[in-house]
Amino acid sequence: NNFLYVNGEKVEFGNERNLLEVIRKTNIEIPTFCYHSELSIYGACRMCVVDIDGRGIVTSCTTKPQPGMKVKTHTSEVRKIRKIALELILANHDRNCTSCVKSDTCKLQKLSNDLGVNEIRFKEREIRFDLDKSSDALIRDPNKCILCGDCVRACGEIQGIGVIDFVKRGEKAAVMPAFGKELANVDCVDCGQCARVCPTASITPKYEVDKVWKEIENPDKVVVAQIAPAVRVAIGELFGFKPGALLTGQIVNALKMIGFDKVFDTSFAADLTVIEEANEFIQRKQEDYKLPLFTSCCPGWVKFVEYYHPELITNLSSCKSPQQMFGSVAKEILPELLNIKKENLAVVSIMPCTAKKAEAKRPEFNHGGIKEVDYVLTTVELAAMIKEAGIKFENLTPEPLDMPMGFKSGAGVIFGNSGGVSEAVARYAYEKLTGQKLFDFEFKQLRGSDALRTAELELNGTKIRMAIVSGLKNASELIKKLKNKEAEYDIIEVMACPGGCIAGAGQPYTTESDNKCKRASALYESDKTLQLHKSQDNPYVSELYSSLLGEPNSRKAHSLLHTKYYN
Ligand code: HC1
Ligand code: SF4
Repeated sequence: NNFLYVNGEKVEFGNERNLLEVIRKTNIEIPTFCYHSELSIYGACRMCVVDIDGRGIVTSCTTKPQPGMKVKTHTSEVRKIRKIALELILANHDRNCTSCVKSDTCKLQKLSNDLGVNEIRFKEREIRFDLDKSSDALIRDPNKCILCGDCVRACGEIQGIGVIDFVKRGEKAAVMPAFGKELANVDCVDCGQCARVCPTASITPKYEVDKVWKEIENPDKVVVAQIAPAVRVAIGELFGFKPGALLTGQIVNALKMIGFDKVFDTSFAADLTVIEEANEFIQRKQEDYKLPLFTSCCPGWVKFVEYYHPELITNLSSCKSPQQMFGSVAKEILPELLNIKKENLAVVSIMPCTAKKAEAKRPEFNHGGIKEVDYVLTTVELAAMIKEAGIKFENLTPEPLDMPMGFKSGAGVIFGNSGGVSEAVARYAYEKLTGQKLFDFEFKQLRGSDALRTAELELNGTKIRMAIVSGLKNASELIKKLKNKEAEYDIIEVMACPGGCIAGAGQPYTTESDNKCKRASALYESDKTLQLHKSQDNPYVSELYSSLLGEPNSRKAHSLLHTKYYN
């Protein structure tokens, strides 16, 4: 075994990718901006410097651990270098911290505090950049950029897209979309992975909080919410709960206190999606038509297909995403149920995702000025609203969701994890194709964190080859394999964010990769504790079919629940 010494303490190391990770195994924290466990090593921020006996000061993220190394992590020289590096970053940073949306989770603020930078020695730069508000999903504020490059690498390395990059040098250096264009004018898919890794507020979700307050305060409006699966297991991180705490009932309570009239569950619509999509799939499979079928719940993925693989548009399921199915059904049935005019109903989604904001604004989902979903708030925006309303979220007791659209099976909840849609569809297809009851409902082979997971089901003589992929770069690699005939599948689930919606860009900022696993496990646990596990068993969904939709994939179902994507 290999050993080295950190501040005199003997530390064993194995295949850690750098000295930084070895040091972090001890109880020593090394500050970083540009080091991110999911991204390549960049070595630009200089915050992780350490002193190695015989070699001097080096950046620990770019240094390989070697046996016998003697490392000092906090000598006075090391602390001084870190402090100066930080002060220089601050000199180039817009310091409107008090009114910044990232105020309580900003890494720059935290490290300034941790490193004892309590005085600004350098003058703020003169150069100001305009805010880029062009995107429906995100806002870019280059004045808050610290040039760590995390966003550039996330867009390039995780998504394989690369529409943002460094431009210019010296004090004019910045990160910009290609050719200095605005974000809405390049082929950005709104996934927000850039925002998810940004340590400051240089790229953030586009807030719609004020618009939602206005609707709530309008006495003529009835405002209903739908809560996406992944929100319930992540919001607690902003209120002192452990990652993975399941807080659906507390969210309902908070939304009611804020003034929402009804609170429903996107998972209800996910159950509906399962039935529509599984039937669409079974039909295509039987007719051997346009296979593989790609899922279409993830709007980042849909836009990616439109921009980068238009030849696959007809392979996308025609099903709207659960968010849009919910909005469409809500606008169809709630006005009568609540005895109001359609135009007085506002549907607000609470989503873990930035791309859902742009999805809700797509023209396909606007019918003569009536949108299916009026506003989309991220998990972080909901937390901001809860705080603004003065609610002590941590003390709330759980409240039940409203019926009928608050009832779901566990199949609709696991949608929030990569692999969840496939598992939910498998639970349906099994019963539909075999005519037998499925008791052992967990398809564990579809779970896990591998970039690509595959499974083959043999259902009454029909062989179904399934693939699950998350992260758009991984999706591109799979598409390449399909084209080269190196792989063949019948149904492929794609989520733009690695791990699925639980790791969406609207979720609380975290540098702990473990949080993702805890959120994912919590959704599987929630499935276990729910009464029902299969979408086809959801009695309120069955009732919707008998009272409104008729059969799955019927003409009415098509007019409300399906769409056509185009380039
Ligand atoms: Fe998702 Fe979906 S699972 S896309 O990740 O299919 O955002 O959570 O709401 O629409 O249900 C997101 C989550 C979400 C949809 C569902
Ligand atoms: Fe790239 Fe996604 Fe950010 Fe757009 S939203 S710049 S595609 S990472």
